[in-house]
Amino acid sequence: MKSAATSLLGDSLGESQGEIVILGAGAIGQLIFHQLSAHDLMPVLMAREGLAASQSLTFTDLNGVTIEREAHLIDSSALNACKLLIVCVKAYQVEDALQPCLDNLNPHAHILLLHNGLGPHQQLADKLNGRGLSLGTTSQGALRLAKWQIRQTGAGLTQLGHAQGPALPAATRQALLRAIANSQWCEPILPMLWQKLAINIAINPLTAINDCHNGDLADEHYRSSILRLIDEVVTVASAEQIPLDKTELIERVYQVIALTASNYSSMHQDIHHGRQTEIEAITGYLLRRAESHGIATPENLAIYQQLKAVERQAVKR
Ligand code: KPL
Repeated sequence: MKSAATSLLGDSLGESQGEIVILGAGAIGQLIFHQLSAHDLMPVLMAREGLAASQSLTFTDLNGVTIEREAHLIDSSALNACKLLIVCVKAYQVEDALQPCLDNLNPHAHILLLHNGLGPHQQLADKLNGRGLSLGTTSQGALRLAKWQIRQTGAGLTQLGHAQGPALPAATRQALLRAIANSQWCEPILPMLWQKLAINIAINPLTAINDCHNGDLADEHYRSSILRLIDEVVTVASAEQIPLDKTELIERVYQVIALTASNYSSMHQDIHHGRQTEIEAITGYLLRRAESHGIATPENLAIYQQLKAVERQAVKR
């Protein structure tokens, strides 16, 4: 008899574990692993260490219920059975993490990138050898309590959509949307990713530079800077044929500031822990697109330079 996962994913996908591979076992990678496992989709994990083994993972959901699951860890030699590779590493790690996989990856596998910011999809565009690519963004919150232990901290929206090449089969799409709570398929996906980019541009660097919670940005002191940052995003997006409504975007940014008031942004956390930030895929991406259109973005440039200085200090520590 075929498993639930097989029937959800479509008959051509076979029956074995390993058809869905999650590349990156950070907080979001582990969260997606638990969500897909709970829906019998039998994902396996590919961690940076590249070790092939079995590992016990602990997950606490939003209701405080804790569950343990056994995860099968694979290395890149086991990618031949893969039909869907979900890439959950940081934007600046995508190219390096994917490169060694592409030789062994099933030629019909579909790749889904799930990270903050934009840019890696352009670097990968010519390297996929006809494979399909989807992109996504998630505002789900997950906290890593130990290497293999996470707690879900927020039930934010996840948006996924097609980017290039063959589309993800409809049954696979539906299976993903069922498994990932509060998720939606968006066509086209780029405007959604630009909206998320705008939110990250307005919030993340300011919180990291000023060492503050997201909620502190509601202070009038930051308003003129936030408005200028968003204004520049809207201008560049428009040159990219992505129409963004400035008033709605400002409202959305302040909503996110209020909803996540007591959180530290991911960029603040990266600086705090002395890690490289995602600035190149956030403000850096905007600056590169602006430059290609000959558009000046002085506020974003100033914030980018300040953040880079803070990052240099933090990574050195
Ligand atoms: O996505 C975020 C991040 O921290 O990266 C926001 C929305 C700003 C929430 O903190």
